[in-house]
Amino acid sequence: MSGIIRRYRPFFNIDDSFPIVTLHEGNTPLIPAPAVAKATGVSGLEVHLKFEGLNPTGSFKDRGMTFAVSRAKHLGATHLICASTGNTSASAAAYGARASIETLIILPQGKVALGKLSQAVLYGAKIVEIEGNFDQALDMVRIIGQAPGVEIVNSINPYRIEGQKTGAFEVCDQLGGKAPDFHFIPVGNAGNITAYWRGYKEYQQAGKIPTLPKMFGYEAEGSAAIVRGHKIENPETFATAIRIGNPASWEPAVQAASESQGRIDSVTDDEIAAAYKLLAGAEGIFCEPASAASVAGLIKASRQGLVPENSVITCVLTGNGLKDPDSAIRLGEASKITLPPEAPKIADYLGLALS
Ligand code: AN7
Repeated sequence: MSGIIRRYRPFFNIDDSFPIVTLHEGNTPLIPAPAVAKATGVSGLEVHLKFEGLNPTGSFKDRGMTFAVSRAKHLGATHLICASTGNTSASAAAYGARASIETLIILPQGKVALGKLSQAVLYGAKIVEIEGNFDQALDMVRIIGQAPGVEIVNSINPYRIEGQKTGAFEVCDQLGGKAPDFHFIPVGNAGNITAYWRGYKEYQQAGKIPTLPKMFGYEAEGSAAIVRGHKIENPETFATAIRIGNPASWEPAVQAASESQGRIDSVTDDEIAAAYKLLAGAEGIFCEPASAASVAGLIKASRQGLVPENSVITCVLTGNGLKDPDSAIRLGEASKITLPPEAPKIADYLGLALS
């Protein structure tokens, strides 16, 4: 089945007149991660990575965007609008192009990774950069989005969360009809943790899985509003996707953590960077920095003794590493030199013996 709406149709309250705008999102792989399991220091862990970076625009946002943009089309919207740290805007612009609806984007100037910006530009969105952060951009969208014909496609649009809940369905299907024991996920605006928790609960109610996971969400330490219990005026982190100081889905995220006996905690930029490099260098998986917060969270929780031996773990990798080439080049360790096109010199540098 192509795309998450058709694939999980019985879990959506729509009828046959609902137009489906899809780029065949979803159906992303759940990849075993033995090196991550080893790095936790806890024996017998089964770690799986839900690699959402393999969605059509390279992030999990496509699951919610297919539904929100389909809904906008159903309503006859003339414009989509969103604030974004980058991925939402790339996804909105793509689905907007697909639906022939003009897409308007408000971004925090200088804080959107290059790959994301390049997507929005080529998909043909109208882009405004503000001298401010994501939270201020979202404040603008809440006001400007009231204009006639305009649909807000940030996760304050309930159709976004509805679509994103399918990530949980897929994890359970891929685990053979069960939920993991623990679900680790980055937290920015807190929509995705809300969506996964809803998805797990609906799957249990439908009799598809016997148990629910503990939801462990991770903010970046410099942007950890939920952990600190107050808004952060000037959020900071190199994981720009989650550089958010006033999460829109704050309460439902706290509820997901408490209902599931999980937690919302934070990880430092150093912990995020270490996980980012571990995933690339030891698993061969290139995710963007914010995504690595889930794995950084797993490692932190393991060291805190919160993860029992032999647990089944899912970490969501929310976005593709190609989104943010600058971070990769800045943090990457491979040495690079320039040499003349002479085989002996190159072999010598590479440490290879030529007979
Ligand atoms: C890669 O694109 O908020 O907690 O405007 O891009 O559901 O917000 C992105 C968020 C995690 C956090 N990982 O998810 C945006 C935006 C990546 C992200 C998050 C984002 P939420």
